[in-house]
Amino acid sequence: MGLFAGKKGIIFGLANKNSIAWGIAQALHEEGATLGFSYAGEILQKRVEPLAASINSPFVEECDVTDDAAIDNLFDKVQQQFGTIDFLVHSVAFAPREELGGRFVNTSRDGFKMALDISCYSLIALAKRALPLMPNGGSMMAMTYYGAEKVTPNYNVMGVAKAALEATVRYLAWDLGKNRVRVNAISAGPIKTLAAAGISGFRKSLGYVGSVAPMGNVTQEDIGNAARYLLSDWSTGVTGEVHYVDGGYNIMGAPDLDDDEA
Ligand code: NAD
Ligand code: 0WE
Repeated sequence: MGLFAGKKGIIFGLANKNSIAWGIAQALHEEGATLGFSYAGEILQKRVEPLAASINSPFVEECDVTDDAAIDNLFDKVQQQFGTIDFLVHSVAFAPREELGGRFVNTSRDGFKMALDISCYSLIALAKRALPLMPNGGSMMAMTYYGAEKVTPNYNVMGVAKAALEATVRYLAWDLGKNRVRVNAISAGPIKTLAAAGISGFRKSLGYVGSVAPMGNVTQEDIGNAARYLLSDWSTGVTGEVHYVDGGYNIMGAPDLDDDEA
């Protein structure tokens, strides 16, 4: 009997087998969860559908999280398929490519709006529709990054969006506590995914974090393992938290200069 036997939930942000969302999905599937997936854009359909099928998912639907009508429509389908759900995973982020580099002072108004809308507001929009489907309580989780708290060169407006996302997690945790719904975030160390591919300097920062962090770089599997805890009844009593799954990078004040790997 798995930890999630009889539990149902929906995951936003699966793009391909390298997605953090897939690491979470595999862990929850191992524990017996029934999973639904929502992805963005037709081009991803041919990637997402086979993955979902491989873990017997009964539900795969397109949804652009910037579109309120599309979200309404999606949750109508979720209700028809599942009735009620126990958990929700938000693993979605986007800023226009030109904003992820160059001088932060040049951040555009449109780039800012888009980054905050897709990467932060969407959690509120999804939580609002998921709440009525969680009459007996539940657990929601979002993905964040250390660049929310400390400056990570080139992360730029995404750092601002993640700071807003982390505050949103706390305000939702307060509000949804009334409904016995918990809301937490995982702050993941850098992982090579579609969202990380092609970002200038990503490889270097992956190498740097890997050399400084006590446990080195993290994997999708590490995130999946933390999700087993935050989405299950082993974390009743935990809400509004930003939980690091970063190999311990955030505790370090300086790299170990005696370590030749560093
Ligand atoms: P990914 O590209 O696999 O996932 C990002 C997802 O966001 C994609 O599935 C994409 O389709 C979706 N998305 C973008 N715009 C959307 C929209 N308008 N509507 C619906 N979905 C949309 O990359 P990932 O690295 O797995 O990212 C997942 C989450 O993890 C993001 O929140 C990201 O910021 C966070 N994160 C990533 C890392 C990392 O190093 N990869 C580290 C910490 C946190
Ligand atoms: O949250 C992220 C990346 C999110 C992301 C990625 C892209 C690439 C493609 C948001 N928007 C876009 N837009 C695109 O056009 N991470 C935590 C990964 C990441 O991104 C960085 C990092 C790290 C780590 C950008 C600069 C520096 C470090």
